Amino acid sequence: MDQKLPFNPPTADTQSSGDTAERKRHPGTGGETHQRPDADGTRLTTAQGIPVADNQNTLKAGARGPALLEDFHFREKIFHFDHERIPERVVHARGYGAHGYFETTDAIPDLTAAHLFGETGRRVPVFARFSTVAGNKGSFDLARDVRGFAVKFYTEQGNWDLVGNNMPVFFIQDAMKFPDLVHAVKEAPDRGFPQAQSAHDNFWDFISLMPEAMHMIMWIMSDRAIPRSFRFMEGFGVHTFRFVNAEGVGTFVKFHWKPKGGLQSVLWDEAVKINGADPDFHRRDMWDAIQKGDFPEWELGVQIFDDAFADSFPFDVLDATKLIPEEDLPVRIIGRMVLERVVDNFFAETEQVAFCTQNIVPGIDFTNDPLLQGRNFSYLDTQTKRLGGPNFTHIPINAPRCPMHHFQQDGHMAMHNPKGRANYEPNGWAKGGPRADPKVGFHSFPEEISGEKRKIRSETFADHYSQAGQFYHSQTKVEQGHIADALVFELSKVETLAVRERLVAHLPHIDKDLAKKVADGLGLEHVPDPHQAARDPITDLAPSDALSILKNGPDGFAGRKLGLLVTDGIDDKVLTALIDAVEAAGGTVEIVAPRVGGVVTEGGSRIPADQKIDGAPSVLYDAVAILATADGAEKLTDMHPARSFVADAHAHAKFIGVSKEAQALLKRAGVDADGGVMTLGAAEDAKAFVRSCAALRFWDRLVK
Ligand code: HDE
Repeated sequence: MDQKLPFNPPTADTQSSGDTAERKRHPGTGGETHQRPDADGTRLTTAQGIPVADNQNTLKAGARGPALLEDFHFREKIFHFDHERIPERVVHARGYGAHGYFETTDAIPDLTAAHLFGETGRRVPVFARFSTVAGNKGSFDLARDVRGFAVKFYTEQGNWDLVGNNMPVFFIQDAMKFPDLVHAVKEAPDRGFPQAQSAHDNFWDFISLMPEAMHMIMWIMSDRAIPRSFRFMEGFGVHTFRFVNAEGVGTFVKFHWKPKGGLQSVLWDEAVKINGADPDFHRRDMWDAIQKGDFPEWELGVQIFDDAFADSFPFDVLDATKLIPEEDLPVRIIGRMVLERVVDNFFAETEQVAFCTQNIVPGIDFTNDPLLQGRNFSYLDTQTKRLGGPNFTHIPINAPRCPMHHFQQDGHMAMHNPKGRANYEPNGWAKGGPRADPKVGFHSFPEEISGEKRKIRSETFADHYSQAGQFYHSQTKVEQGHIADALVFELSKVETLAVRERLVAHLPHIDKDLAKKVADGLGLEHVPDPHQAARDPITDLAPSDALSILKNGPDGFAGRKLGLLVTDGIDDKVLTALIDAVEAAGGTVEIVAPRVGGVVTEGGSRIPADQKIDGAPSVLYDAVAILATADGAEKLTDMHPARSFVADAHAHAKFIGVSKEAQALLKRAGVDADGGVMTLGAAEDAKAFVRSCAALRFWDRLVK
C-alpha cells in the first residue's frame, strides 16, 4: 500500500463543517443543547464543551507507547459510543416514522368532545410510525407480517395515540396470550432463528392450537401481509373504542385509515426477491415520496354504532378477532393525515417515540375489549424499560405540544422538574401549582359494571371461523389463490407433519375448497377430519368488497414507479415521451442501464442511470419498459440480470413496454407477447402504455 494516511490531525478548517452546523439548526435532535463558544459551530468539542485539538490519535506515552488513562476525550468518546444502543422494541422493532398533520374534514362535535374533531379545518401535528411485528430491528421490510400503523396526535388537550395495525383483526382475544403468540412467532429460543417470518414449526404449532386465530390467519396469508408500500395500505384501530360528547353521551367507534393512493401489495415471489435487492424497500419508498413532495396521505374514517347495533351484530364487538363489514356499517370519513416531513434524526424520533394506548384525550375512551385492556397495561411498562426511566415524555418526540403542569419530579434524566416550593397538592402556598379541573378534565365514561371476579372468556367470543370464511369469500380468485399458496408455502416449511395436519384440519370450517387445495399442495393424502368447532360457523355471511385489495386499487399510476431499462443509441423522442407520460400520471421513472454512467441517445444526449442493471431487478418497480437498439438488445441478451429483469416482470404479471428492437431480449428471456406486453414504437405509444399501467398488473397472464 503506497497511499499515505494522514499523519497530522486535520484542523477545523480542513474538515467539512456541514454536519455540526446541521445539528445546531434542528431542534429535538440534541444539537441545540450544545452551546459552542464559536459562532458558526464548526469547532469540535467534548460533551462538556472542551475544545478538541486532535480527533485522530489517543494520548500516548511516546509515539509507539501505551495509551494514557487521562485521555478524557477518548474516554468520553468511547464511553458514549458503547452506550449508543437501547433495547429494541420486543415487538414492532423494525419501523419507520414521519411527521405530518391531521386535519378534520367533517367535524363531529355531536359525537365526541375531542377538541381535534370539534371543527372542520382544525389541524394538529402528528407523528406516524409503521412497522413489522416479528422481525428484529435489522430485519428486512418485506416479511410476511402484520404492519403496525401507529399515529401520535399532538392535540391541544394532550397526546392521543391511535396505535393500530394494517389489519382490522388480531390473532388472539385476550392479552393473556400475547407473550405466547410473540414467543411462538419470533426466533426459536434454542437456535435463534428463523427471524422475521412465520414459516416455522413453533408459530404453526401454536396457531394450530388456537382456533381464535383463524380469521387473522386468513389476513396474514393474504397479500395484506406483503404491502407494496406503507403508503398503499389501510390502517385500523382494531378494537372498539368509545366516543363521548360534551353531554356525556357515548357511542362505539372503530377507526379506519384509507390510503389516498389505493391499496396495493406485492407477490410473494417479489417479496422474497425484494428482501435481497433492497431490504429497506418500504422505508426508502416513504423517504423518497416525502423528499420529492409526493406526500403520503390517508383519510380517517369511523364506524359509529350504539348498543342496539352491538346487540344485534352476530359477533361480540369487544372481540378483536372480529370486524364489522363496511357494507353493514359504512365508514364515515372525518379527516385526513398528510405526512410531509422526514425525521431530522432516526434515533431521536423514530426509535425514541413511545406510543401508548392509554394516551387518550377527553371525548375518546376505552371499551372492555380484553385485548385493549391488556395493552393499556403493557405500553408504559415497555417504554420504561426501553427508554431507561419514567421521564420519556421529556424527549421532544414524546412531549405534548400543549402546556402541561403536574407534580411529577426526579427520576433518570429529569429535564422538567416543577419550579418553586410546591411539589404536592393540596397545598396552601400562594403559588401552589396546578389543580384538577372537573370541567375540562378527562372523565371516564360512567359505564355500569357488574359481574363475578373470574378468569373467564365470554361465550360470545366462541365463534372462530365465520368471519375467516367471510374474508376468504370476499377475495377475488387471484387473491384466494395467493392465500392457498401462502398456506402451502408456510406449512411446507413446518417440519412436523402433525402440525401441518392439525392446521389444515381448521380449514374446512373456513372453505372446503381451500382445505382441499392446501392439503393437495402439501401432499397430504386427504383433508384431515375437521376439529370440532366451539360454535358452528355461519356460512352465509355476505362477502364484503372492502376486504379485497384488488377491488380497492388505485385509479392511476400516481405514486408508482417505472423501471426503464435503456441502452446507447435509443430514440430520444420515445424516451422523452415515455418519461413525460409517467410523470404526467404522477409516477416516477428510474433509469436502469448496463453501466451506472448511463447511456448516450441517438441524438447525443447523455442520460445518467439511477441504477446499474445488476442492482435493480424488476421487483423494485410497478411496471417496466425496455428501450434498446438492435445492438443494445443483443448485448442485453448476454446479461443474466437483464434477462431476469424481463422474465421476472413477466412472471409477476407486470406491464412491459418494449421498443421493437428490444423484442430480442424478451425472446431470450422466454417471454411471450400478450396483452400486457406493449410495443413502444413511437412517441404516441407511451401514453397508451402508461394508461394500461394504472391497472398495475395484467392478471390475465397468471389466471390460465
Ligand atoms: Fe402492541 N405492543 N400489543 N399491538 N403494538 C407494542 O409497545 C401489546 C397489539 C402495536 O411504532 C409494544 O412500544 C400487547 C394490537 C403497534 O412504536 C408493547 C398486546 C395492536 C406497536 C405492545 C398488543 C398493536 C405496538 C412493544 C396484546 C393493533 C408499535 C413496543 C394485548 C391494534 C408502536 C412498544 C411503535 C407495540 C404490547 C397487541 C399495535 C410490548 C400486550 C392488537 C403499532 O407494549
